[in-house]
Amino acid sequence: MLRIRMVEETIADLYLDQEMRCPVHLSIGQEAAAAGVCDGLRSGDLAVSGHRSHAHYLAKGGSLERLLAELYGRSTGCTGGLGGSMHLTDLSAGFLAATPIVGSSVPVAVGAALSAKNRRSDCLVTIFIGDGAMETGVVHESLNFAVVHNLPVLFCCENNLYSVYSPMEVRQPGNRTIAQLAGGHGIRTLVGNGNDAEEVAALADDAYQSIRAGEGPVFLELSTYRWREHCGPNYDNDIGYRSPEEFDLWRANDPIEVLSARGVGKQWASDIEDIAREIRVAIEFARESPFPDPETFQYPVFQRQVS
Ligand SMILES: Cc1ncc(C[n+]2csc(CCOP(=O)(O)OP(=O)(O)O)c2C)c(N)n1
Ligand SMILES: [Mg+2]
Repeated sequence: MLRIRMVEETIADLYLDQEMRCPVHLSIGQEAAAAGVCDGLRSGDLAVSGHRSHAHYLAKGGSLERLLAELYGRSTGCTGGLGGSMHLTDLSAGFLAATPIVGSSVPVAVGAALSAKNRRSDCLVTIFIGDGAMETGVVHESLNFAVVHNLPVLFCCENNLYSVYSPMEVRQPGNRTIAQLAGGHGIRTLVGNGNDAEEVAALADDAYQSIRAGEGPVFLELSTYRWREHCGPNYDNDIGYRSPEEFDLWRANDPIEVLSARGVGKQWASDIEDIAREIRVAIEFARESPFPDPETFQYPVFQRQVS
């Protein structure tokens, strides 16, 4: 969690140099969901995400060097420098894909779960979505399909209260939660505090146990909050779509401080130095890597990565 925070703060600091030319959607403030949910995944399991995916990629074990090289648009990036921040993959770590069209990666995850079931593999798939994805039809088709076919998939919804600048109350009826909406498909639902990594890990473990026991997919709704602007490195509390009071309340509920207050992070001071060194090396690797050969622009990104 600390490593994800430090990586993303570095991205935010360096973004203004204009060397990273892709849009970035930072998860700062939301790291506990990625860390807690990926904690119980095995190396043979898969994770899939959307536009805000750095945290999920890193928590699943994706290469930091290849993430940063991708953001710098270099050929050593995880999609050859052709995809940018919103198209991440690291098959060696079981991070299958991230795609930015909201909801579109959900059928990819469900398809991977169907494939795992048909192959009688014990691979389980976790798909990370935001609250806004629950307003796309394909997510409901995918939930229905996963339940009907009893697929080994965890749907993890990071409910950060907003879809870009639109709060929940202009998008969804007030008398129905996201978990209830998902539950309409007959899926088992769990709800928890997405800023408490220990609580998240316990809920995810509960879900993984029942999924691995063949009891079907699970939907986990986690409440959390994005600190920075929807897309980009800055804060945007001055533009009026959310109140400073709301921000302060969530800022005080920092997932890292939640654990520190419990005494979990006693060794973090020494970790900080190691992580900072690792990030410096990865940034250097990215900056020293070549740009992709212009010829490669015609290749499909995924095909390039796996070939
Ligand atoms: C199908 C589609 N519609 C609209 C967009 C533009 N868009 C990008 S991110 C986003 C908000 C998604 O909100 P949410 O799922 O809650 O994720 P969050 O950004 O809050 O993490 C939107 C509308 C898109 N990428 N894809
Ligand atoms: Mg959201």
